[in-house]
Amino acid sequence: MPDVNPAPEPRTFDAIIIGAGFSGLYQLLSLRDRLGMKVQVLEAGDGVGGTWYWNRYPGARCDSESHIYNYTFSKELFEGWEWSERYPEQPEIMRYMNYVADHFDLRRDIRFGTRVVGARYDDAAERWSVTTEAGETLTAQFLITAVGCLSTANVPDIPGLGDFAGQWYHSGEWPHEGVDFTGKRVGLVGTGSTGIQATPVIAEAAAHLTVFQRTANYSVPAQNAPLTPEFKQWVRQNHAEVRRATRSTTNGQAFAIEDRSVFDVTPEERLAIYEAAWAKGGLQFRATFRDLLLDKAANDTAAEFLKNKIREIVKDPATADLLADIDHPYAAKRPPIDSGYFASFNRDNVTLVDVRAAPIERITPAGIRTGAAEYPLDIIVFATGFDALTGPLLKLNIQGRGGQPLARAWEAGPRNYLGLQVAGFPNLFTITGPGSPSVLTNMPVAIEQHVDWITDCIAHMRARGLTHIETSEAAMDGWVARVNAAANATLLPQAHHSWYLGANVPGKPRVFMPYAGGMIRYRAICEEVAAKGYEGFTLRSLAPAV
Ligand code: N01
Repeated sequence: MPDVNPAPEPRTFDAIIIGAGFSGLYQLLSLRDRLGMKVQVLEAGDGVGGTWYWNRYPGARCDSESHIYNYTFSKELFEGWEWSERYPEQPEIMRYMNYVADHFDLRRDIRFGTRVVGARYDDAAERWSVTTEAGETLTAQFLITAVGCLSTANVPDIPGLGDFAGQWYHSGEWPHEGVDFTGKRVGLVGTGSTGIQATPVIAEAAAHLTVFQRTANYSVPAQNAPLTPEFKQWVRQNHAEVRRATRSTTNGQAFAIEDRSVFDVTPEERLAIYEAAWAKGGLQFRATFRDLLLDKAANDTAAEFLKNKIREIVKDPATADLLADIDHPYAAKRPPIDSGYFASFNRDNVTLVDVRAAPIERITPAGIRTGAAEYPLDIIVFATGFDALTGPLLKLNIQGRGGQPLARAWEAGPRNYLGLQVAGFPNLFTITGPGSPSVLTNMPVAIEQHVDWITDCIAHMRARGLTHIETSEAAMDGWVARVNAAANATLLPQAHHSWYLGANVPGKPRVFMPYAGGMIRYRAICEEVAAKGYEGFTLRSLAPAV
Protein backbone atom coordinates (compact mmCIF):
# COMPACT_ATOMS: atom_id res chain seq x y z
CA MET A 1 0.00 0.00 0.00
CA PRO A 2 1.43 3.40 -0.94
CA ASP A 3 2.42 5.68 1.89
CA VAL A 4 -0.44 8.13 2.45
CA ASN A 5 1.91 10.55 4.16
CA PRO A 6 5.04 10.55 2.02
CA ALA A 7 8.04 11.96 3.80
CA PRO A 8 8.04 15.73 3.41
CA GLU A 9 10.79 17.18 1.31
CA PRO A 10 13.77 17.79 3.57
CA ARG A 11 13.81 21.37 4.77
CA THR A 12 16.79 21.30 7.06
CA PHE A 13 20.25 21.76 5.69
CA ASP A 14 23.82 22.15 6.77
CA ALA A 15 24.01 25.28 4.65
CA ILE A 16 21.66 27.47 2.66
CA ILE A 17 23.19 29.61 -0.06
CA ILE A 18 21.20 32.49 -1.52
CA GLY A 19 21.95 33.06 -5.19
CA ALA A 20 23.16 30.93 -8.10
CA GLY A 21 25.62 33.24 -9.81
CA PHE A 22 29.40 32.94 -9.82
CA SER A 23 29.53 32.90 -5.99
CA GLY A 24 26.63 30.57 -5.30
CA LEU A 25 27.65 27.91 -7.81
CA TYR A 26 31.20 27.66 -6.52
CA GLN A 27 30.11 27.76 -2.88
CA LEU A 28 27.63 24.94 -3.52
CA LEU A 29 30.25 22.85 -5.23
CA SER A 30 32.80 23.47 -2.46
CA LEU A 31 30.55 22.63 0.48
CA ARG A 32 28.75 19.73 -1.20
CA ASP A 33 31.56 17.99 -3.06
CA ARG A 34 34.57 18.97 -0.94
CA LEU A 35 33.05 18.81 2.53
CA GLY A 36 30.13 16.45 1.90
CA MET A 37 27.58 18.85 3.36
CA LYS A 38 23.86 18.94 2.70
CA VAL A 39 23.39 22.22 0.85
CA GLN A 40 20.45 24.05 -0.71
CA VAL A 41 20.78 26.99 -3.04
CA LEU A 42 17.78 29.31 -3.32
CA GLU A 43 17.66 31.38 -6.48
CA ALA A 44 15.03 33.94 -7.49
CA GLY A 45 15.68 33.54 -11.21
CA ASP A 46 14.68 30.58 -13.33
CA GLY A 47 18.25 29.76 -14.23
CA VAL A 48 21.84 30.12 -13.08
CA GLY A 49 23.86 33.27 -13.82
CA GLY A 50 23.06 35.73 -11.05
CA THR A 51 23.71 39.31 -12.15
CA TRP A 52 24.14 38.09 -15.73
CA TYR A 53 20.77 36.39 -15.64
CA TRP A 54 19.08 39.77 -15.09
CA ASN A 55 21.36 42.18 -16.98
CA ARG A 56 20.39 41.44 -20.57
CA TYR A 57 20.34 45.02 -21.80
CA PRO A 58 21.58 45.80 -25.32
CA GLY A 59 25.37 45.78 -25.43
CA ALA A 60 25.79 43.95 -22.09
CA ARG A 61 29.31 42.69 -22.07
CA CYS A 62 31.90 42.07 -19.38
CA ASP A 63 34.66 44.64 -18.97
CA SER A 64 37.15 42.01 -17.77
CA GLU A 65 38.78 40.04 -20.57
CA SER A 66 37.09 36.74 -21.20
CA HIS A 67 40.00 34.39 -20.47
CA ILE A 68 40.22 35.74 -16.93
CA TYR A 69 36.47 36.13 -16.41
CA ASN A 70 35.98 32.55 -15.34
CA TYR A 71 36.76 30.15 -12.55
CA THR A 72 40.31 28.90 -12.29
CA PHE A 73 39.90 26.43 -9.39
CA SER A 74 39.53 23.49 -11.81
CA LYS A 75 42.00 22.87 -14.63
CA GLU A 76 39.59 20.48 -16.30
CA LEU A 77 36.76 23.03 -16.21
CA PHE A 78 39.06 25.76 -17.50
CA GLU A 79 40.38 23.67 -20.38
CA GLY A 80 36.91 22.53 -21.39
CA TRP A 81 35.72 26.03 -22.25
CA GLU A 82 36.63 28.43 -25.04
CA TRP A 83 35.64 32.09 -25.24
CA SER A 84 35.01 33.65 -28.63
CA GLU A 85 35.76 37.35 -28.07
CA ARG A 86 38.16 39.49 -26.07
CA TYR A 87 35.24 40.63 -23.89
CA PRO A 88 32.42 38.14 -23.44
CA GLU A 89 28.88 39.20 -24.26
CA GLN A 90 26.09 38.45 -21.79
CA PRO A 91 24.67 35.43 -23.73
CA GLU A 92 28.12 33.83 -23.87
CA ILE A 93 28.59 34.31 -20.12
CA MET A 94 25.22 32.66 -19.58
CA ARG A 95 26.35 29.71 -21.71
CA TYR A 96 29.48 29.50 -19.57
CA MET A 97 27.50 29.51 -16.31
CA ASN A 98 25.28 26.73 -17.63
CA TYR A 99 28.35 24.79 -18.71
CA VAL A 100 29.65 25.01 -15.12
CA ALA A 101 26.31 23.95 -13.65
CA ASP A 102 26.16 20.95 -16.01
CA HIS A 103 29.79 19.99 -15.52
CA PHE A 104 29.38 19.61 -11.75
CA ASP A 105 25.73 18.56 -11.76
CA LEU A 106 24.82 21.57 -9.61
CA ARG A 107 21.17 22.10 -10.58
CA ARG A 108 19.90 19.24 -8.42
CA ASP A 109 20.69 21.32 -5.32
CA ILE A 110 19.38 24.64 -6.60
CA ARG A 111 15.80 25.66 -6.20
CA PHE A 112 15.00 28.15 -8.97
CA GLY A 113 12.15 30.64 -8.96
CA THR A 114 12.53 30.87 -5.18
CA ARG A 115 12.94 34.35 -3.80
CA VAL A 116 14.13 34.72 -0.21
CA VAL A 117 12.13 37.33 1.68
CA GLY A 118 13.48 36.79 5.20
CA ALA A 119 16.22 35.11 7.18
CA ARG A 120 16.12 34.97 10.97
CA TYR A 121 18.60 33.58 13.45
CA ASP A 122 16.65 31.35 15.79
CA ASP A 123 18.27 31.97 19.20
CA ALA A 124 16.83 28.84 20.77
CA ALA A 125 17.76 26.43 17.98
CA GLU A 126 20.94 28.40 17.09
CA ARG A 127 20.16 27.91 13.42
CA TRP A 128 19.12 30.09 10.53
CA SER A 129 15.51 30.05 9.46
CA VAL A 130 14.98 31.23 5.89
CA THR A 131 11.60 32.22 4.46
CA THR A 132 10.74 32.24 0.79
CA GLU A 133 8.21 34.38 -1.04
CA ALA A 134 5.95 31.32 -1.34
CA GLY A 135 5.82 31.18 2.47
CA GLU A 136 8.05 28.16 2.89
CA THR A 137 10.58 27.95 5.74
CA LEU A 138 13.92 26.17 5.51
CA THR A 139 16.53 25.95 8.23
CA ALA A 140 20.29 25.60 8.17
CA GLN A 141 23.33 25.72 10.39
CA PHE A 142 25.10 28.12 8.02
CA LEU A 143 23.61 30.86 5.87
CA ILE A 144 25.74 32.14 3.00
CA THR A 145 24.70 35.06 0.86
CA ALA A 146 25.85 34.90 -2.74
CA VAL A 147 23.63 37.72 -3.94
CA GLY A 148 26.19 39.79 -5.83
CA CYS A 149 27.04 43.46 -5.39
CA LEU A 150 24.99 44.97 -8.18
CA SER A 151 21.70 43.12 -8.15
CA THR A 152 19.26 45.66 -6.71
CA ALA A 153 18.04 47.97 -9.46
CA ASN A 154 17.95 51.68 -8.67
CA VAL A 155 14.96 53.14 -10.50
CA PRO A 156 14.95 56.86 -9.75
CA ASP A 157 11.90 58.22 -8.03
CA ILE A 158 10.92 60.68 -10.76
CA PRO A 159 7.37 62.03 -10.51
CA GLY A 160 5.02 60.83 -13.21
CA LEU A 161 6.69 57.54 -14.13
CA GLY A 162 3.40 55.72 -13.63
CA ASP A 163 1.72 58.00 -16.19
CA PHE A 164 4.17 57.29 -19.01
CA ALA A 165 2.23 56.00 -22.02
CA GLY A 166 5.18 54.16 -23.51
CA GLN A 167 7.34 51.36 -22.11
CA TRP A 168 10.14 51.78 -19.62
CA TYR A 169 12.84 49.37 -18.48
CA HIS A 170 15.74 49.26 -16.04
CA SER A 171 18.93 47.75 -17.47
CA GLY A 172 19.28 45.36 -14.55
CA GLU A 173 15.80 43.88 -14.92
CA TRP A 174 15.71 43.51 -18.68
CA PRO A 175 12.89 41.49 -20.28
CA HIS A 176 14.08 38.07 -21.40
CA GLU A 177 12.27 38.39 -24.70
CA GLY A 178 14.26 41.56 -25.49
CA VAL A 179 13.01 44.99 -26.53
CA ASP A 180 12.40 45.99 -30.15
CA PHE A 181 13.63 49.56 -30.68
CA THR A 182 12.86 49.63 -34.39
CA GLY A 183 11.27 52.92 -35.37
CA LYS A 184 11.07 54.06 -31.75
CA ARG A 185 12.08 57.28 -30.01
CA VAL A 186 14.17 56.08 -27.10
CA GLY A 187 15.35 57.99 -24.04
CA LEU A 188 18.33 56.62 -22.13
CA VAL A 189 18.89 57.96 -18.61
CA GLY A 190 22.36 57.39 -17.18
CA THR A 191 25.91 57.43 -18.51
CA GLY A 192 27.71 54.92 -16.30
CA SER A 193 29.23 51.69 -17.63
CA THR A 194 25.79 50.41 -18.60
CA GLY A 195 24.57 53.50 -20.45
CA ILE A 196 27.91 53.72 -22.23
CA GLN A 197 27.65 50.09 -23.39
CA ALA A 198 24.00 50.41 -24.41
CA THR A 199 24.15 53.72 -26.29
CA PRO A 200 25.81 52.53 -29.56
CA VAL A 201 23.63 49.42 -29.75
CA ILE A 202 20.35 51.25 -29.16
CA ALA A 203 21.43 54.01 -31.55
CA GLU A 204 21.80 51.42 -34.33
CA ALA A 205 18.27 50.14 -33.84
CA ALA A 206 16.16 53.12 -32.77
CA ALA A 207 14.63 55.87 -34.89
CA HIS A 208 16.08 58.35 -32.41
CA LEU A 209 18.04 58.07 -29.18
CA THR A 210 18.15 60.84 -26.59
CA VAL A 211 20.83 60.35 -23.94
CA PHE A 212 20.12 62.17 -20.67
CA GLN A 213 23.48 62.90 -19.04
CA ARG A 214 23.73 64.11 -15.44
CA THR A 215 27.41 63.36 -14.92
CA ALA A 216 29.81 63.16 -17.84
CA ASN A 217 32.11 60.15 -17.77
CA TYR A 218 35.47 59.01 -19.09
CA SER A 219 35.61 55.98 -21.31
CA VAL A 220 38.40 54.08 -23.01
CA PRO A 221 37.75 51.93 -26.09
CA ALA A 222 37.42 48.23 -25.33
CA GLN A 223 38.99 47.37 -28.69
CA ASN A 224 36.90 44.25 -28.60
CA ALA A 225 37.56 41.63 -31.28
CA PRO A 226 37.22 37.90 -31.86
CA LEU A 227 40.00 35.93 -30.18
CA THR A 228 42.54 34.45 -32.57
CA PRO A 229 43.01 30.66 -32.74
CA GLU A 230 46.56 31.18 -31.42
CA PHE A 231 45.36 33.08 -28.34
CA LYS A 232 42.64 30.50 -27.65
CA GLN A 233 45.21 27.76 -27.82
CA TRP A 234 47.58 29.67 -25.53
CA VAL A 235 44.81 30.08 -22.97
CA ARG A 236 43.86 26.39 -23.11
CA GLN A 237 47.48 25.39 -22.52
CA ASN A 238 48.18 27.94 -19.78
CA HIS A 239 45.69 27.40 -17.01
CA ALA A 240 48.35 27.63 -14.31
CA GLU A 241 49.74 30.86 -15.72
CA VAL A 242 46.31 32.51 -15.99
CA ARG A 243 45.55 31.51 -12.40
CA ARG A 244 48.92 32.74 -11.18
CA ALA A 245 48.64 36.03 -13.06
CA THR A 246 45.16 36.93 -11.80
CA ARG A 247 46.14 36.05 -8.22
CA SER A 248 49.25 38.20 -8.32
CA THR A 249 47.70 41.57 -9.16
CA THR A 250 45.96 44.22 -7.10
CA ASN A 251 42.75 44.06 -9.10
CA GLY A 252 42.61 40.38 -9.99
CA GLN A 253 43.22 41.34 -13.60
CA ALA A 254 45.93 39.72 -15.71
CA PHE A 255 47.84 42.99 -16.01
CA ALA A 256 49.91 44.55 -13.24
CA ILE A 257 49.97 48.27 -12.46
CA GLU A 258 53.19 49.70 -13.90
CA ASP A 259 55.74 50.60 -11.26
CA ARG A 260 56.43 54.11 -12.53
CA SER A 261 55.14 57.54 -11.67
CA VAL A 262 53.51 59.86 -14.17
CA PHE A 263 56.35 62.22 -13.32
CA ASP A 264 59.16 59.71 -14.01
CA VAL A 265 58.68 60.30 -17.75
CA THR A 266 58.68 63.33 -20.03
CA PRO A 267 55.37 64.74 -21.30
CA GLU A 268 56.16 63.27 -24.74
CA GLU A 269 56.85 59.81 -23.29
CA ARG A 270 53.68 60.03 -21.21
CA LEU A 271 51.61 60.90 -24.24
CA ALA A 272 53.08 57.94 -26.13
CA ILE A 273 52.24 55.66 -23.18
CA TYR A 274 48.64 56.92 -23.08
CA GLU A 275 48.29 56.58 -26.86
CA ALA A 276 49.55 53.00 -26.72
CA ALA A 277 47.17 52.17 -23.86
CA TRP A 278 44.26 53.78 -25.75
CA ALA A 279 45.12 51.72 -28.84
CA LYS A 280 45.36 48.52 -26.80
CA GLY A 281 42.08 49.40 -25.08
CA GLY A 282 40.38 48.19 -21.93
CA LEU A 283 40.75 48.67 -18.21
CA GLN A 284 44.54 48.47 -18.31
CA PHE A 285 44.56 52.14 -19.21
CA ARG A 286 44.37 52.81 -15.48
CA ALA A 287 47.46 50.61 -14.93
CA THR A 288 49.76 52.78 -17.04
CA PHE A 289 51.19 54.54 -13.95
CA ARG A 290 51.23 53.60 -10.29
CA ASP A 291 50.09 57.03 -9.08
CA LEU A 292 46.99 57.60 -11.22
CA LEU A 293 44.70 56.79 -8.33
CA LEU A 294 46.94 58.23 -5.63
CA ASP A 295 47.92 61.71 -6.76
CA LYS A 296 45.50 64.24 -8.24
CA ALA A 297 48.22 65.95 -10.31
CA ALA A 298 49.16 62.59 -11.82
CA ASN A 299 45.53 61.77 -12.47
CA ASP A 300 44.99 65.14 -14.18
CA THR A 301 47.37 64.08 -16.98
CA ALA A 302 45.26 61.01 -17.79
CA ALA A 303 42.05 63.01 -17.42
CA GLU A 304 43.28 65.63 -19.86
CA PHE A 305 44.33 62.98 -22.39
CA LEU A 306 40.93 61.30 -22.22
CA LYS A 307 39.01 64.58 -22.48
CA ASN A 308 41.04 65.50 -25.55
CA LYS A 309 40.13 62.15 -27.11
CA ILE A 310 36.44 62.97 -26.64
CA ARG A 311 36.96 66.31 -28.44
CA GLU A 312 38.79 64.53 -31.27
CA ILE A 313 36.04 61.95 -31.76
CA VAL A 314 32.89 64.05 -31.34
CA LYS A 315 32.38 66.44 -34.25
CA ASP A 316 29.85 68.86 -32.77
CA PRO A 317 31.88 71.12 -30.41
CA ALA A 318 29.00 71.82 -28.02
CA THR A 319 28.25 68.09 -27.62
CA ALA A 320 31.96 67.34 -27.24
CA ASP A 321 32.27 69.99 -24.53
CA LEU A 322 29.34 68.55 -22.63
CA LEU A 323 30.72 65.00 -22.85
CA ALA A 324 34.16 66.17 -21.77
CA ASP A 325 32.91 68.29 -18.88
CA ILE A 326 33.88 65.61 -16.35
CA ASP A 327 33.97 66.59 -12.68
CA HIS A 328 35.86 63.72 -11.02
CA PRO A 329 39.31 62.15 -11.31
CA TYR A 330 39.73 59.42 -13.91
CA ALA A 331 38.85 55.96 -12.42
CA ALA A 332 37.61 57.47 -9.15
CA LYS A 333 34.27 56.14 -10.35
CA ARG A 334 34.36 52.70 -11.95
CA PRO A 335 35.95 53.45 -15.35
CA PRO A 336 33.79 52.35 -18.26
CA ILE A 337 35.14 50.87 -21.48
CA ASP A 338 33.15 51.10 -24.67
CA SER A 339 32.59 50.07 -28.25
CA GLY A 340 31.84 53.29 -30.10
CA TYR A 341 30.19 55.33 -27.34
CA PHE A 342 31.51 58.81 -28.18
CA ALA A 343 31.24 58.24 -31.95
CA SER A 344 27.52 57.53 -31.47
CA PHE A 345 27.03 61.27 -30.89
CA ASN A 346 28.11 61.90 -34.50
CA ARG A 347 25.00 60.09 -35.72
CA ASP A 348 22.03 62.13 -36.88
CA ASN A 349 19.68 60.09 -34.72
CA VAL A 350 21.47 60.63 -31.38
CA THR A 351 21.06 63.68 -29.13
CA LEU A 352 22.75 64.46 -25.83
CA VAL A 353 20.75 66.32 -23.18
CA ASP A 354 22.37 67.96 -20.17
CA VAL A 355 20.24 67.11 -17.16
CA ARG A 356 22.69 68.63 -14.75
CA ALA A 357 22.01 72.14 -16.11
CA ALA A 358 18.30 71.44 -16.46
CA PRO A 359 17.32 68.44 -14.31
CA ILE A 360 14.56 66.01 -15.18
CA GLU A 361 11.41 67.45 -13.60
CA ARG A 362 8.91 64.78 -14.39
CA ILE A 363 7.91 62.01 -16.68
CA THR A 364 4.82 62.90 -18.63
CA PRO A 365 2.57 60.54 -20.58
CA ALA A 366 4.48 61.61 -23.70
CA GLY A 367 8.08 61.51 -22.50
CA ILE A 368 10.60 63.25 -20.24
CA ARG A 369 10.32 66.89 -19.21
CA THR A 370 13.41 68.69 -18.01
CA GLY A 371 13.73 72.24 -16.72
CA ALA A 372 14.44 73.28 -20.33
CA ALA A 373 12.23 71.20 -22.66
CA GLU A 374 10.00 68.17 -23.11
CA TYR A 375 11.31 65.17 -25.07
CA PRO A 376 8.64 62.93 -26.65
CA LEU A 377 9.58 59.26 -26.24
CA ASP A 378 8.19 55.80 -26.93
CA ILE A 379 10.62 53.92 -24.68
CA ILE A 380 12.66 55.00 -21.62
CA VAL A 381 15.69 52.97 -20.59
CA PHE A 382 16.97 53.59 -17.07
CA ALA A 383 20.68 52.81 -16.94
CA THR A 384 20.63 54.36 -13.49
CA GLY A 385 22.62 51.76 -11.62
CA PHE A 386 22.08 49.85 -8.44
CA ASP A 387 21.67 50.09 -4.71
CA ALA A 388 25.13 48.57 -4.66
CA LEU A 389 26.74 46.23 -2.15
CA THR A 390 24.41 46.72 0.80
CA GLY A 391 21.14 46.80 -1.22
CA PRO A 392 21.10 43.09 -2.16
CA LEU A 393 21.81 42.08 1.46
CA LEU A 394 19.33 44.42 3.12
CA LYS A 395 16.61 43.29 0.72
CA LEU A 396 16.82 39.82 2.30
CA ASN A 397 15.44 41.12 5.63
CA ILE A 398 18.08 39.37 7.67
CA GLN A 399 17.60 39.34 11.45
CA GLY A 400 20.40 38.21 13.71
CA ARG A 401 20.60 37.30 17.38
CA GLY A 402 17.68 38.70 19.39
CA GLY A 403 15.81 39.59 16.20
CA GLN A 404 18.17 42.47 15.39
CA PRO A 405 17.64 43.51 11.76
CA LEU A 406 20.77 43.85 9.63
CA ALA A 407 19.27 47.15 8.48
CA ARG A 408 19.54 48.45 12.04
CA ALA A 409 23.08 47.15 12.52
CA TRP A 410 24.01 48.99 9.32
CA GLU A 411 21.96 52.14 9.91
CA ALA A 412 25.09 54.30 9.62
CA GLY A 413 26.59 52.21 6.82
CA PRO A 414 27.92 48.68 6.56
CA ARG A 415 30.02 47.40 9.48
CA ASN A 416 31.56 43.97 9.35
CA TYR A 417 34.81 42.03 9.67
CA LEU A 418 36.75 41.32 6.46
CA GLY A 419 33.55 41.92 4.51
CA LEU A 420 32.61 38.41 5.59
CA GLN A 421 30.77 38.49 8.90
CA VAL A 422 28.71 40.79 11.13
CA ALA A 423 28.71 40.61 14.94
CA GLY A 424 25.36 39.37 16.19
CA PHE A 425 24.83 37.28 13.06
CA PRO A 426 26.50 33.94 13.86
CA ASN A 427 27.26 31.51 11.02
CA LEU A 428 26.27 34.07 8.39
CA PHE A 429 28.86 34.61 5.67
CA THR A 430 28.51 37.30 3.01
CA ILE A 431 30.45 36.49 -0.18
CA THR A 432 31.95 39.69 -1.66
CA GLY A 433 30.20 41.73 1.00
CA PRO A 434 30.89 45.44 1.57
CA GLY A 435 34.31 45.85 3.15
CA SER A 436 35.90 43.32 0.81
CA PRO A 437 37.66 44.14 -2.49
CA SER A 438 34.73 42.85 -4.62
CA VAL A 439 33.78 45.49 -7.18
CA LEU A 440 37.29 46.95 -7.29
CA THR A 441 38.53 43.65 -8.74
CA ASN A 442 37.87 41.18 -11.48
CA MET A 443 34.97 39.56 -9.63
CA PRO A 444 35.63 35.82 -10.19
CA VAL A 445 39.04 36.19 -8.51
CA ALA A 446 37.51 37.84 -5.44
CA ILE A 447 34.70 35.28 -5.39
CA GLU A 448 37.03 32.27 -5.53
CA GLN A 449 39.08 33.72 -2.67
CA HIS A 450 36.02 34.30 -0.49
CA VAL A 451 34.47 30.92 -1.22
CA ASP A 452 37.77 29.11 -0.55
CA TRP A 453 38.19 31.00 2.71
CA ILE A 454 34.64 30.24 3.89
CA THR A 455 34.99 26.58 2.87
CA ASP A 456 38.32 26.21 4.66
CA CYS A 457 36.85 27.89 7.73
CA ILE A 458 33.88 25.52 7.84
CA ALA A 459 36.21 22.54 7.22
CA HIS A 460 38.36 23.74 10.13
CA MET A 461 35.28 23.91 12.37
CA ARG A 462 33.96 20.51 11.37
CA ALA A 463 37.33 18.88 11.93
CA ARG A 464 37.25 20.16 15.52
CA GLY A 465 33.61 19.56 16.29
CA LEU A 466 32.90 23.30 16.32
CA THR A 467 29.48 24.43 15.22
CA HIS A 468 29.37 28.22 15.50
CA ILE A 469 31.49 31.15 14.42
CA GLU A 470 30.84 34.80 15.13
CA THR A 471 32.88 37.96 14.88
CA SER A 472 32.98 40.71 17.49
CA GLU A 473 32.28 44.44 17.65
CA ALA A 474 35.97 45.07 18.31
CA ALA A 475 37.03 43.11 15.19
CA MET A 476 34.49 45.06 13.15
CA ASP A 477 35.70 48.40 14.48
CA GLY A 478 39.25 47.50 13.52
CA TRP A 479 38.23 46.38 10.04
CA VAL A 480 36.03 49.39 9.31
CA ALA A 481 38.99 51.63 10.24
CA ARG A 482 41.20 49.71 7.78
CA VAL A 483 38.60 49.98 5.01
CA ASN A 484 38.36 53.73 5.56
CA ALA A 485 42.13 54.16 5.69
CA ALA A 486 42.58 52.17 2.47
CA ALA A 487 40.01 54.32 0.65
CA ASN A 488 41.41 57.59 2.01
CA ALA A 489 44.87 56.71 0.73
CA THR A 490 43.43 56.94 -2.82
CA LEU A 491 41.47 59.43 -4.91
CA LEU A 492 38.43 57.12 -4.89
CA PRO A 493 36.39 59.06 -2.30
CA GLN A 494 36.80 62.21 -4.43
CA ALA A 495 34.05 61.11 -6.80
CA HIS A 496 31.35 62.43 -4.48
CA HIS A 497 28.40 61.00 -6.41
CA SER A 498 29.80 57.50 -6.92
CA TRP A 499 27.94 54.35 -6.00
CA TYR A 500 31.10 53.16 -4.21
CA LEU A 501 30.05 55.73 -1.59
CA GLY A 502 26.35 54.96 -1.75
CA ALA A 503 25.81 58.48 -3.07
CA ASN A 504 23.54 57.35 -5.93
CA VAL A 505 20.70 56.24 -3.64
CA PRO A 506 18.82 59.00 -1.79
CA GLY A 507 19.14 58.62 1.98
CA LYS A 508 21.85 55.95 1.82
CA PRO A 509 24.70 56.56 4.30
CA ARG A 510 27.83 57.94 2.62
CA VAL A 511 30.49 55.36 3.40
CA PHE A 512 33.16 54.14 1.03
CA MET A 513 32.09 50.50 0.89
CA PRO A 514 34.63 48.28 -0.91
CA TYR A 515 38.10 47.55 0.50
CA ALA A 516 40.54 49.53 -1.63
CA GLY A 517 43.75 48.01 -0.29
CA GLY A 518 43.95 45.55 -3.16
CA MET A 519 43.39 41.86 -3.59
CA ILE A 520 46.94 40.80 -2.72
CA ARG A 521 46.93 42.53 0.64
CA TYR A 522 43.38 41.42 1.36
CA ARG A 523 44.19 37.79 0.59
CA ALA A 524 47.21 37.96 2.90
CA ILE A 525 45.11 39.44 5.73
CA CYS A 526 42.49 36.71 5.39
CA GLU A 527 45.18 34.01 5.34
CA GLU A 528 46.80 35.46 8.43
CA VAL A 529 43.48 35.58 10.27
CA ALA A 530 42.93 31.88 9.49
CA ALA A 531 46.51 30.96 10.40
CA LYS A 532 46.02 32.59 13.80
CA GLY A 533 43.07 30.32 14.52
CA TYR A 534 40.50 32.70 13.02
CA GLU A 535 41.58 35.75 14.95
CA GLY A 536 38.71 38.20 15.44
CA PHE A 537 36.14 35.40 15.47
CA THR A 538 34.83 33.29 18.32
CA LEU A 539 34.46 29.63 17.43
CA ARG A 540 32.52 27.37 19.69
CA SER A 541 30.60 24.19 19.83
CA LEU A 542 26.92 24.02 20.63
CA ALA A 543 26.52 22.30 23.96
CA PRO A 544 24.99 18.88 23.32
CA ALA A 545 21.39 18.59 24.47
CA VAL A 546 20.87 16.65 27.69
O1 N01 B 1 25.30 52.43 -13.02
P1 N01 B 1 26.09 53.74 -12.46
P2 N01 B 1 25.73 51.44 -14.18
N1 N01 B 1 18.62 61.34 -13.29
O2 N01 B 1 25.58 53.91 -11.08
C1 N01 B 1 22.71 58.34 -13.67
C2 N01 B 1 28.96 47.40 -13.25
N2 N01 B 1 28.84 47.17 -14.66
O3 N01 B 1 24.63 50.43 -14.30
O4 N01 B 1 26.56 59.97 -11.83
C3 N01 B 1 19.62 61.34 -14.18
O5 N01 B 1 27.52 53.63 -12.67
C4 N01 B 1 23.98 58.54 -12.91
O6 N01 B 1 24.30 59.91 -12.85
P3 N01 B 1 25.17 60.47 -11.59
C5 N01 B 1 30.13 48.34 -13.02
O7 N01 B 1 30.78 48.02 -11.84
C6 N01 B 1 29.66 46.27 -15.20
O8 N01 B 1 26.11 52.16 -15.38
O9 N01 B 1 24.55 59.87 -10.35
N3 N01 B 1 20.63 60.48 -14.16
C7 N01 B 1 24.94 57.72 -13.77
O10 N01 B 1 25.31 58.41 -14.92
C8 N01 B 1 29.41 49.65 -12.95
O11 N01 B 1 30.11 50.68 -12.35
C9 N01 B 1 29.58 46.04 -16.52
O12 N01 B 1 25.02 61.93 -11.67
C10 N01 B 1 20.65 59.59 -13.17
C11 N01 B 1 24.07 56.54 -14.17
O13 N01 B 1 22.72 56.96 -14.04
C12 N01 B 1 28.16 49.26 -12.21
O14 N01 B 1 27.80 48.03 -12.78
C13 N01 B 1 28.69 46.72 -17.32
C14 N01 B 1 19.64 59.52 -12.21
C15 N01 B 1 24.26 55.34 -13.28
O15 N01 B 1 25.57 54.89 -13.41
C16 N01 B 1 27.02 50.22 -12.32
O16 N01 B 1 26.99 50.75 -13.63
C17 N01 B 1 27.86 47.63 -16.76
C18 N01 B 1 18.59 60.46 -12.29
N4 N01 B 1 17.61 60.49 -11.38
C19 N01 B 1 27.91 47.85 -15.41
N5 N01 B 1 19.94 58.51 -11.36
C20 N01 B 1 30.42 45.00 -17.09
O17 N01 B 1 31.57 44.75 -16.79
C21 N01 B 1 21.08 57.97 -11.78
N6 N01 B 1 21.51 58.61 -12.89
C22 N01 B 1 29.69 44.27 -18.02
